[in-house]
Amino acid sequence: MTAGRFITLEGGEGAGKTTQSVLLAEALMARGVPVLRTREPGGSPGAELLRGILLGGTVDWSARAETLLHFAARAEHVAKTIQPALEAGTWVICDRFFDSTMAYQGYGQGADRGFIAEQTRLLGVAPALTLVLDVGEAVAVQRMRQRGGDADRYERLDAAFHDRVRRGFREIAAAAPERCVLLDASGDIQAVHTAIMTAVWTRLGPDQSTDRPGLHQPQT
Ligand code: Z5A
Repeated sequence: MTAGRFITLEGGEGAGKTTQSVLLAEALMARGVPVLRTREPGGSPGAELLRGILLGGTVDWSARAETLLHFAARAEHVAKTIQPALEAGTWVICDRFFDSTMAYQGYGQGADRGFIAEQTRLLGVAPALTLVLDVGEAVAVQRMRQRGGDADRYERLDAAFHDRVRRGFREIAAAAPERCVLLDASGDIQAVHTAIMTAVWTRLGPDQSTDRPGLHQPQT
């Protein structure tokens, strides 16, 4: 059996990650590719428990403790959800992964970036492709208003924090061009989807996936 491919979507709040992960999954499934959509923090029962603590709690964690809570949730998610799916030949599309810890805890909250890089290395799993969706603050704020709902612990942080996070994602993408594609996500939903499909086909398409009929040309 061929191992599945691991794709992550990253970016600040309101960048459109959830919207685009649904469209990407639908496009791949329409071509006969088995797909699992998942998210972080969360994605397995234990990790979802930690998500409640991280997003909803009132504890003012030290940056290192918060980093380790995200990696604890991630280790559980990888062991219980991601790794088994990849081994079964399923493509995994994950809304946020380790780049979010570097951007939010490292760049945003000032946690030691070397420590985060070491935790990332120890995790032992990396995406084949990371789509970094980039939007400016004004667009993000407007989309979050449109989405509605209560703000979580991170969404309540100030504009300077979100600016550091955005810079973090851009630097992460620039430092890992073999894995990351930085995409302007300020266009309409279909335009961003088209850019994503082009990136997926360019990086994971025909030459790399010749065993998968239907993965031969982008149709959107
Ligand atoms: N976090 C962390 O600190 N460290 C970590 O290691 C990890 C996470 C893994 C998880 O929040 C929080 O955890 C996150 C970082 C932190 N907090 N923040 N901020 P979450 O999972 O609940 O939420 P999110 O990841 O930030 O997602 P989001 O805020 O919902 O944004 P999104 O998924 O990128 O956007 P969306 O839901 O697809 O779209 C938002 C709205 O915009 C919606 O109404 C759409 O219809 C609309 N939309 C989307 N795309 C477009 C376009 N192209 N045009 C117009 N409108 C659009």
